[in-house]
Amino acid sequence: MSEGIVTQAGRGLYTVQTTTGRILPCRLRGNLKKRFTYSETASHVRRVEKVKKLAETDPIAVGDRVMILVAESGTEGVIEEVLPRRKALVRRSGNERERQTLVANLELAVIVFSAAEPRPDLFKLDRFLVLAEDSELEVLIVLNKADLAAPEELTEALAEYRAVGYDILTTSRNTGEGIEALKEKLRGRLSAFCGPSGVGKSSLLNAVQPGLRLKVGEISEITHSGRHTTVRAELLTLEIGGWVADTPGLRQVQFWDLLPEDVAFCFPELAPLMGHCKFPNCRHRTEPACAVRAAVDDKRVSPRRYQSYLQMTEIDSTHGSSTRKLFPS
Ligand SMILES: Nc1nc2c(ncn2[C@@H]2O[C@H](COP(=O)(O)OP(=O)(O)OP(=O)(O)O)[C@@H](O)[C@H]2O)c(=O)[nH]1
Ligand SMILES: [Mg+2]
Ligand SMILES: [Zn+2]
Repeated sequence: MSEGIVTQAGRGLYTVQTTTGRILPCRLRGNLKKRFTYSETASHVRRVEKVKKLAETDPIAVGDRVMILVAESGTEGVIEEVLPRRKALVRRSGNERERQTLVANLELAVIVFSAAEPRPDLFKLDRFLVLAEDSELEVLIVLNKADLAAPEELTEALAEYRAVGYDILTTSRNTGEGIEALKEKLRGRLSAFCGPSGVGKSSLLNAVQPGLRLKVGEISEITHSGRHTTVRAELLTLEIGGWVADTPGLRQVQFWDLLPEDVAFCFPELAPLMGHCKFPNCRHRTEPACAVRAAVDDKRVSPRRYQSYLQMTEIDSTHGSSTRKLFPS
């Protein structure tokens, strides 16, 4: 048996790159689908309990580590075993009863924004950050198109993110600024690029590794068939070691089962305040003796980030849940 990593996953057909560098089309051992269990990261206990009851759309995702049996011909293989998963980026499938793992064993979420064209939307950035925090991923914020003039208020906003503890890298595909530093961050790890369309994700990956020749300046293909959004993820192998997930659908990933009361835990500056409000069920809005509002008043928490928190926890009356609003399509 050989160990490998799944770099492409389609319906029943997978591409596996073995630790020795061979790339093989693989199928899943026939009876394997039925007896899948995954080890979950267990920080949000409630979430894990719910997840266990739901079906998995596809038992294997890109990023999964697998054991394969190579056929005698040497040109294909069979996946015999899936090794325990570490962190994964999960989304609800179009059919809400199912979940879909976009990328398994993800180590770093690279959230790309641009100084201009398109203008940085900090509320959107906050949503990506909450998503990454909820999945307990390490985050790197990349501010691309540093060659263009940024809105004035961006400098202050970046300082706020740094104060919260986020790592921010300024890059430009045009001047080459920050590309080497970005390479170092990606080296030897499994990362995923996410962020709004047009900010330069593909351009940056091409700068990191010119051989990739990713299409630039084109709207990524997302197929809408009925209520189901098809998302095809693929892992790109980096020459410097490591993999990058190129997943068009990451742009509109929805939070998997994130409850409004869990959102504050996904703001690193609000999490330590939890449990310090007068009311245990405080929603940090108009309640008296709220530790969050006190921190905003004292400027310990940025008012803009607080606004973001409020937006994300607004109850969406049409759906009875806040989660759908987090990434409105
Ligand atoms: N000025 C400037 N333009 C850039 C930079 N990086 C990318 N661009 C341009 O921005 C546009 C969009 O770049 P893409 O790499 O296609 O953006 P993307 O994030 O991959 O977009 P989607 O695939 O739609 O999500 C292209 O016209 C690029 O030439 C940069 O650093 N500076
Ligand atoms: Mg792109
Ligand atoms: Zn409160």
